[in-house]
Amino acid sequence: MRNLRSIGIAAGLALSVSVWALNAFASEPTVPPVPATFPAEGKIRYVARDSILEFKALPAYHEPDWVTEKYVKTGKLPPVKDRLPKEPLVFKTANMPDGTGVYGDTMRHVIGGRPEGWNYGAGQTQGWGGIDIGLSECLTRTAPLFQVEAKDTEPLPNLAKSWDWSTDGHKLTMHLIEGAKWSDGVPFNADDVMFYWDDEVMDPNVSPLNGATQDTFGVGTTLKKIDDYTVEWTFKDAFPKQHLYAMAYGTFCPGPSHILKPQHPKYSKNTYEQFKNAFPPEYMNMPVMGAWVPVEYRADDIIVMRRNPYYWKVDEKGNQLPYLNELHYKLSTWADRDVQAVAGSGDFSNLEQPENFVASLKRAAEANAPARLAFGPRLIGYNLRLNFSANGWGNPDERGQAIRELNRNEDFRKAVTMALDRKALGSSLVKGPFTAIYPGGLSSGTSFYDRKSTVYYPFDLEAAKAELAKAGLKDTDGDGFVNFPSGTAGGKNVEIVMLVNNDYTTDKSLAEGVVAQMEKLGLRIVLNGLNGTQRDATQYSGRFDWLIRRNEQELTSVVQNTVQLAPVGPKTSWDHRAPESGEVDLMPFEKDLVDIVNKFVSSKDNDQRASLMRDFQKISTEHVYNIGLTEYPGALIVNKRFSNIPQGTPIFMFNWAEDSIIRERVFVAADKQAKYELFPEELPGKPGDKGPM
Ligand code: BQZ
Ligand code: CA
Repeated sequence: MRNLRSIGIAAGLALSVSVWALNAFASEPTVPPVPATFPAEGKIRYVARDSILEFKALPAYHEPDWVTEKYVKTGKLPPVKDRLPKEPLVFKTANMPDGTGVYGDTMRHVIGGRPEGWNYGAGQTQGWGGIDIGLSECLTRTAPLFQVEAKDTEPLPNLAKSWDWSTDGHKLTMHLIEGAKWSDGVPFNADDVMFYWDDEVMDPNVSPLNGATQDTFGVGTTLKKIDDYTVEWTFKDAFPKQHLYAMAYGTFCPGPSHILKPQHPKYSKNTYEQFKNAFPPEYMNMPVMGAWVPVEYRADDIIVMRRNPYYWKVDEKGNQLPYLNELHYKLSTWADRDVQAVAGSGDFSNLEQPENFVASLKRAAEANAPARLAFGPRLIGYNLRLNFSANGWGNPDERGQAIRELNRNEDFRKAVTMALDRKALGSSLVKGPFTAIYPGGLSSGTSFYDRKSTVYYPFDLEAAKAELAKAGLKDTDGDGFVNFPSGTAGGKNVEIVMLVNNDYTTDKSLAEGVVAQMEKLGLRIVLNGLNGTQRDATQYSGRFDWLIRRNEQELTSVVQNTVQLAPVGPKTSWDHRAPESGEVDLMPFEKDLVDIVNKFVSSKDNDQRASLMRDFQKISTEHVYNIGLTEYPGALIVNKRFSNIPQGTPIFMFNWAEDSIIRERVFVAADKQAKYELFPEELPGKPGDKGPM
């Protein structure tokens, strides 16, 4: 046993020297430490973009026998070939991990959200967790691109089956699929696209879910109908190919205009509130373009969806998709989704809460485990975001306004970021190689990430306190919390309200960690915990000082929702928007970020785009634009009975795995099918009718 005392002294000396050295240069920026390597399991099989799907007519089409027997032969439905478009979307067998499938069975999702109603285009959530992803088909599709090399990719065709650029690159002619129908048999066409654009995106009184505005598709962009199956985009920039990503899930998924238009205030006596709430969760059989239709809703219990008999996609044998007859969405909690998926009472989960990693790994490792669990890259991250609006977004009171002025003070932001012990935050979620120090900015899992362009202000409480003093804050009444200068908010203690999503254990754990660490710095943080829906409403209206929010696509893929990287438009940023009548009061470095994002969007040169994102990363992290907390890998958990789950599917990249696994191609081999269907051999009913047909 070596003489502990001598080790102690030596270590002590070494420590004091290094502490002195650190203090001397503490606020010197550095780069984040190389994170522990975390081998993503399940190697992705990269494929060419055009090997996934195509549009073409096939010699014959098929459907489940019971549909023919019970619905076609009884005249309730036309023959399947008349329910399909001239050239349906055909998924290529070569890209199907287990080949073409068979009909039957159910996928049982568990979700933590709750449906507000079916009016996605007017901003109602259906509870997340893959419901809206399954209902809403969008002009293009990007989630499956995780299997395509980043350099030669562009969004996949979907409702838009092809598009052509004008020679000057300012116009994009988009050809819609012809002859596809809504799940109630009504034709899909350009009128649906134009209703979404004119009366939802462009109507300032309507905010579609996932927040599409005109600027989402480029400042000043316009869209017009050419004919029933052709629309034409006009862009300010030349060849802004980036916008094709914004035409995918989340931001361009048109609803059934034949059902929505009559309720819209422009065409009825309804108020905007009445329009938004015209389709409550109890309204069944809402027409969709998606593979399954909601036929049953039991509050706080379950939503059941049945196959869409007009779904416009087939496999190469002409089998109309989906293979699965039914989807369940059990209305529970996000944490329970993990538990049920590994236990086998649920079929799917994005393991994204580190608190559940160990238990989930243990269960999934057992010989008889019902589900496969595979970790992907470090793409789940959290940021502390500060409200940067000092000109009225969210109508702050005097205290709130003073906090926003502080948020805009770089010394203050440096104090906050340097007071964060990110190692401690990460290990408070889960021990082991999962979490990594994440200073903010682009996720380390995205192909645009460059560690050397990432500025990291290391944890150093003393240096942080010095920065706080530089920001003009002192504890004038000696109670351990700094006060506003006298004359501001009554010289009282600085008190910051931090908005948190109560639906996730992880959000709450991180919030508690931040409160405790800010207390050591001398900042008093008060938590405002709301459920996801209320959190979104509070955030988007600007009624917050600080906000903890899990990262979305703009930081994990960069090419999806790119305008959310900076306040490109009045309502594109997560934490800096314009007040009702004004502009966004950009800080100088934000102007640089906006310029970089605009250049990135209109650049066709991949090297230039990579270089622009290195500039973005450098400027945004150097100026502490958002304050990273931690990042870690997520794991996909899927019940073993399912086939056609692409190996290595990340739980989140261009979109969530509910989209990336291409559920409409997923099947259960005949000998593995379970009897989970609640409405066997039934099809959706008429819009608004109770339950299936
Ligand atoms: C995945 C996802 C599918 C939203 C939502 C939820 C909302 C946010 C975010 C995730 C849930 C699951 O995330 O956590 O694993 O299934 O639904 O949409 O957090 O509150 O507003 O952005 O996607
Ligand atoms: Ca005080």
